Amino acid sequence: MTTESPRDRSGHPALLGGAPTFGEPLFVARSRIPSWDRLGARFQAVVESRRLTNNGPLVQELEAALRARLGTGFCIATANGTIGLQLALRALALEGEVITTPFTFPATVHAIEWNGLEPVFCDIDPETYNLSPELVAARVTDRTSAVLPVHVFGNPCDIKGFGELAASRSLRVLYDAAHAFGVETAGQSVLEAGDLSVLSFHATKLFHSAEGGAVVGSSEEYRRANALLRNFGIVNEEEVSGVGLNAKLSELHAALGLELLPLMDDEIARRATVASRYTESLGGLEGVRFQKFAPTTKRNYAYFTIEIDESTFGLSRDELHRALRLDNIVTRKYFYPLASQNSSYRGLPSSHPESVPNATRVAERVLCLPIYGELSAGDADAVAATIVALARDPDQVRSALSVLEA
Ligand code: T4K
Repeated sequence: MTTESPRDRSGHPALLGGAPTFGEPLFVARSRIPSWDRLGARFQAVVESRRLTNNGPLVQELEAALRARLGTGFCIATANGTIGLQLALRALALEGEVITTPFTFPATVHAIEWNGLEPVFCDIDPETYNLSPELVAARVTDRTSAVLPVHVFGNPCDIKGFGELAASRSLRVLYDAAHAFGVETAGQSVLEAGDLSVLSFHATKLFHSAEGGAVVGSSEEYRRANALLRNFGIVNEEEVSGVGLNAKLSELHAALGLELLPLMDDEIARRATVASRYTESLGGLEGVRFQKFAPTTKRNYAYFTIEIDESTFGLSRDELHRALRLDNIVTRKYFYPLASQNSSYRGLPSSHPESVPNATRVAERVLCLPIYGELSAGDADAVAATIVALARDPDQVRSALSVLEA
């Protein structure tokens, strides 16, 4: 989207009397939409067929297309990523404690709790924002049955290290791959790692089906378990086995996914351009750091984050967030508050900020900037220019904010 600004896009912030950089709000994400000609025809065919759900032909077609695209042994499409995590944890037949990250969307932890398992939070690496096998190893007890790492913002976890830890301590590994569509590390899809991975196809995601998700993996045992769990545990007309859910994707959602899938290379390439404009413009700015990706990572640019060090940037992350809003740049503070600070989990010993110091610090500093395929390079430059302009006179920005918010 190219949103023409009323005036100067070079960065005279609205807070300091300039015209807003953007005439309308520029959000952190914007769903990619396929051409209506094609999508409308798909929808019409679905509706006319009267086959709207229950593992219909389009869901099966989407699963096959995703298997081919992502290189996974199986793909069980689900109604959303959260329910995918619930199914996957159940399929792994776990007990006791599951170690996970506090620097994630609440869904990761809720899925553990919904399964009657105990979440144990582990601190993250301060540069990658991911769990590391070393930090997790120190939290493993006799009661630990699994690790649930998240490839945060599409940054691959140390899958080799987690594989070794799992083998040495007899643990299962389930990856929350909600952000990791198409991500590879050293030539290998991150979705091949661990026992299972779960993707989210929410509208805010790189690849989406409005709502949706998938459990992926390679073991036939887990494929069968997840397929049963997704559909009430129904084996056939005569037999229902286990405590299943209704976690099915509808045909209309699958139609949307099928039309979007061929656009993903283009979407990722466009986002890469946005990311490189941000990196170029903000890389030299004092007090701004980027999430660290290994050079061997094939990124998907699902998110673009900056980390603000108030002591050198001059403004806190929250002040920058509020000032940008006046320029119609709507950034997000993912993942603040930490998932461990939810009232249901706050009382756990592992939730204490002293137990997860890196996550606590990162959550107070990280800001997600707008990134999506329709964002033009010029728009990305204007976002960056506004940040640069705000950093020029932090004292003036802070006092203008306090006057405005008084
Ligand atoms: N694990 C992780 C690590 C996750 O990040 C998530 C979800 C999950 C698991 C669970 O997966 P799902 O069950 O959701 O499939 C959003 C999403 O709802 C959520 O899916 C996502 N993570 C999370 C990081 O972000 P909100 O509440 O911040 O979204 P919202 O509505 O504020 O949207 C953000 C921006 O996106 C809007 O300002 C505009 C744009 N947008 C939004 C919607 C809803 C669109 O362009 N189209 C849309 O339809 O949670």
